[in-house]
Amino acid sequence: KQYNVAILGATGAVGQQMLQCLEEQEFPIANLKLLASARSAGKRVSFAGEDVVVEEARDEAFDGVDIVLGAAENDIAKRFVPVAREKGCVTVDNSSAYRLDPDVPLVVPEVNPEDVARHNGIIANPNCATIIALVAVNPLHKVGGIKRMIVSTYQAASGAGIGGLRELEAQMAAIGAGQPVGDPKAFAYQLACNLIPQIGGFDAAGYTSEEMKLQNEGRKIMHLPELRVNCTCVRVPVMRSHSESITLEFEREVSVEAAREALAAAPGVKLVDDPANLAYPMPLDTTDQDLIYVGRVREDISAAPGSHGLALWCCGDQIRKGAATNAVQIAKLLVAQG
Ligand code: 11C
Repeated sequence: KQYNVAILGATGAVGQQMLQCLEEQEFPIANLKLLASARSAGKRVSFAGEDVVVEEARDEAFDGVDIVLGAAENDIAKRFVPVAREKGCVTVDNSSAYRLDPDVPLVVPEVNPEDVARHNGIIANPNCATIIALVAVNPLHKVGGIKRMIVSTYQAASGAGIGGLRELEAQMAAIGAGQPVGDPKAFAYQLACNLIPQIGGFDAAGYTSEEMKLQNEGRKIMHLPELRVNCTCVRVPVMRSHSESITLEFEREVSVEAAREALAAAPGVKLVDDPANLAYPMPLDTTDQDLIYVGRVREDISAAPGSHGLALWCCGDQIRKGAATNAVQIAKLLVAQG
């Protein structure tokens, strides 16, 4: 069977990557619609050797569509996802608008694929730093039962979309040419040669919205309502792979050897952990591919006596597994479930 598929927000970084993932994964497409703002309507985009013309997203555009891949911001998602549902489409939505809605499954296929089956027309695609962390952590959770995570993220410019990528490129070029970098637009400060310890807005307790997503989305995806997470999110001058330093506390002991074994066998993971030979995950190495690389697995030497802890480091492409690849994998689960 083939499906009528639409990408909402088709001209952004995630929308363009969805297009490539659909083609790579040979998704069974009968008809493809690329929907975007009126500004982008009429542009031609190549898909599977043919030109597809971008259409303006309007209510009627969802007529006859089976599956929508949402790559638009929250306001656009809230405007069109309910319309798509009314018209009988199932949307896999990458915005954060529906992620914590109890009626909407939030899915990382390597972690909770079974949740796809209880959708009511919307499935949410999680936050990118959350997807990358959970693909790495879930195999260890299965061994030891995770109680607590302490995380620092090193998030790439692509998290802010094409504008973020272009801004970092332009700043690096200006610095290389000895020119002034100009005023930042995509980020609050110059990102080249800098780190910005803020992604999203701050809450009353001093955490950012991005930092709280790892706790709130992680609890829902892993079905662990008591999971304790403390996260610090930092924007780094890297193009498109996020990296994360993660310290885990477990119910039961997990040796470094058992952890490496579980990670080596885990779906979606590549274990890169040979420090003696300088082998560890780095964001350049995970760029433009779909696996989460995990390494630097070691005992948490600060764990309280009687508790069980491990530390690790992981990297993953933010636009692919952090967004587009995960969404296409969810759509494939939908198809597999008929
Ligand atoms: C960033 N993670 O790196 C953000 C972008 O929850 O989907 C994606 C925000 C989200 O800026």
